[in-house]
Amino acid sequence: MQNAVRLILGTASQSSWSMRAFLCASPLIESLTIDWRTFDVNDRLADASGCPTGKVPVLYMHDANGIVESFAIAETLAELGGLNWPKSSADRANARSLCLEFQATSDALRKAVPMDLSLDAETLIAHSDLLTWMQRLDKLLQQSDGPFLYGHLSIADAWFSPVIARAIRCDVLSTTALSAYFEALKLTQGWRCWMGYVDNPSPIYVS
Ligand SMILES: N[C@@H](CCC(=O)N[C@@H](CS)C(=O)NCC(=O)O)C(=O)O
Repeated sequence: MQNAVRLILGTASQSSWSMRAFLCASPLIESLTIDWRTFDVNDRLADASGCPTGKVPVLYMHDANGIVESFAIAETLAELGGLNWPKSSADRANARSLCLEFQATSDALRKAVPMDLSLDAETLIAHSDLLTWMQRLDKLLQQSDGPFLYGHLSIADAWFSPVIARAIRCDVLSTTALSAYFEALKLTQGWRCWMGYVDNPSPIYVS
């Protein structure tokens, strides 16, 4: 029987939006089917069938139409039992604002520092936007009860995980709070599972 939740995702080492969707879905891993598509930051998607906008990620549930845009996917997965927003309404508002701000303003950063998890650490020069985001995350972490951005693991952490993965390559996790955050992310089921897909890039289905 087809699993209830199907995600179309791009190559794990290359697709930062796919990583976000997967981390949001990770609590649902037992009922998740992943349909992997080859994605290269230069070559784009090799096969965009089933992707209404020609991009990944795409979420399918039951026989519904494909859900596109990572923010909508995150919200929908949260309703199904995936990662959720922070608990307090002030934190929720702040987290949504931060995530959408990143999405709306990250083009230059994404071009300058592509997320290529197959490369060794410390191989790229940091972009100024990356440094600015690291300063903002550092401040947030210092105000947080920890270990995550808003205390417990939330959609905001899924959103900024690929940014942290870029920061590692630029050697800019220089503060105690950011280093501790990276260590906490590495212990999560979602991060560990995603890095497994990076090391073994040809999984067909995961259930
Ligand atoms: N705004 C979209 C962005 C998705 C996106 O850009 N995905 C990339 C992979 S990380 C992609 O599929 N690119 C294919 C293309 O642009 O041809 C979202 O939030 O999901």
